Amino acid sequence: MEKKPLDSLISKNGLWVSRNGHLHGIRSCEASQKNLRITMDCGEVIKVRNSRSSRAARSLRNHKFRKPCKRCRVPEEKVKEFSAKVSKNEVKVTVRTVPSSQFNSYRNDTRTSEIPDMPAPVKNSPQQQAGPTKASLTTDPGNPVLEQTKPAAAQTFVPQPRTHRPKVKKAANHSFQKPVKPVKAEFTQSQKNRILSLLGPGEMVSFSKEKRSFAELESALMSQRKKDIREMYENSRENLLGKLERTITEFFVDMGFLEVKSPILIPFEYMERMGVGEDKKLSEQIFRVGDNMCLRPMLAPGLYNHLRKFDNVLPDPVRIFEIGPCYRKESDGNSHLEEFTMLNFCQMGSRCTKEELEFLIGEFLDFLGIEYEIVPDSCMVYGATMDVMYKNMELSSAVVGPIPMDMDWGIDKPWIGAGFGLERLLKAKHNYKNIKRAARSESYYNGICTTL
Ligand code: ATP
Ligand code: 9VF
Ligand code: MG
Repeated sequence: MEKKPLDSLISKNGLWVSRNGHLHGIRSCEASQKNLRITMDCGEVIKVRNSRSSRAARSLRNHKFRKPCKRCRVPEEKVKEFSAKVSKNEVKVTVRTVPSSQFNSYRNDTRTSEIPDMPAPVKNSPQQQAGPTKASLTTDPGNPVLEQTKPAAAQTFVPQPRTHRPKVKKAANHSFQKPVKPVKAEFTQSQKNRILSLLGPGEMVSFSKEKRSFAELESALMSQRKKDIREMYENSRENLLGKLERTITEFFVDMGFLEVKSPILIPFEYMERMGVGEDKKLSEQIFRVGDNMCLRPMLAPGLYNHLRKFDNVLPDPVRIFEIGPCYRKESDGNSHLEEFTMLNFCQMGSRCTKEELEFLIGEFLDFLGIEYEIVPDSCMVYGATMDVMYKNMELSSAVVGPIPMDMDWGIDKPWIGAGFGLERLLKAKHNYKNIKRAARSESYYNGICTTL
């Protein structure tokens, strides 16, 4: 008789025997063409080949196991039934077929066929109770944080009674080949990343000293983060990035600067006029749109145009500012985003001195409560700059004009100006390790992980 493949053994038994001989209850099972993803009642998730002759298939076929997984709480009756090799003719777990592509979004899939047992999650809410606890990589581009596997509600499974813990004698079954020493569960890199993403902005964790299992720690942090977000909903309901933009707007309006909003989608020719043509390395950072347009990587072109138009309209000195999205292709770590928010304020005409610029920067950062120091630097577009630093992070580049390029924009008066990244201001203010916490994002809300 042909041996049955794993999926039919699973659907018949509703159980799984892990490499160390633990008998698990199966919460759900999904099958692609070749593989199975099995979620145990204890929350563990594994991926294995749907083979006929694997160790797992043999164990299930021969009903060999060492002891039931405590955390799965497999009902005693079911364990006995399995040991006695009697099986009612019924489907215990429905194996759901899913496209192969779904299997590839899980990082652990190549690494494990089985993972050492993990404790069940601490139950906090019905949602969590139903959900598996295994962490896996999301496919969310640009957001390499971890999120849970699909909520159990979206999966097919036969619920197991969990009201009591069956007492099963240790010696109930001796047929498993060789006992395996319990493995000390260490955090995998994926699990560490998941835990780090779940920490509150000020929180720390020492993985080497941590006594809790991944599932316990994850569950505790998730509860805390849910509480944080509910509190925000209760109390302020304001988005930190949005709020910072509003606060800064009020500050500069009060200082006598006119708020402007110029287009985000701009002609690439503007960038050529800024000295960042196709022949320049910097232009590789620009997101091109169609043949002639691009997403603005800076606010200066729009501000140049406004300064020129308002020169014969507004009194001297002309003071304007803009806050809005900018886009740059970046490859770099903790302080760079590809989509960020820039503030650029500038003044044209009289009093355009280094001292005035330093004064404005000082007033602004004192107002925000951010410490800084100013260091000289230079850049391709403007030449000499005064860079405003918070520790090792550049908050702003500030420039005292005029510069030769002004002519190409129809400007012929002195100017001063500074460009600040709002997400960097938030990163400094809230001590975020990574600027992603401050970004336009679906993974964090006000610095709090949203994958809960
Ligand atoms: P860096 O050298 O750190 O890449 P930059 O000198 O290229 O920055 P500027 O062109 O001077 O940046 O832009 C003004 C400000 O805009 C920066 O000081 C920073 O606060 C912010 N900024 C620039 N690029 C980014 C980015 N990719 N993500 C977040 N903020 C940015
Ligand atoms: C200062 C940095 C040339 C007078 C119209 C405005 C400035 C530095 C801004 C910014 C940038 N420049 N990230 O320009 O204030 O443009 O690269 Si104006
Ligand atoms: Mg700079």
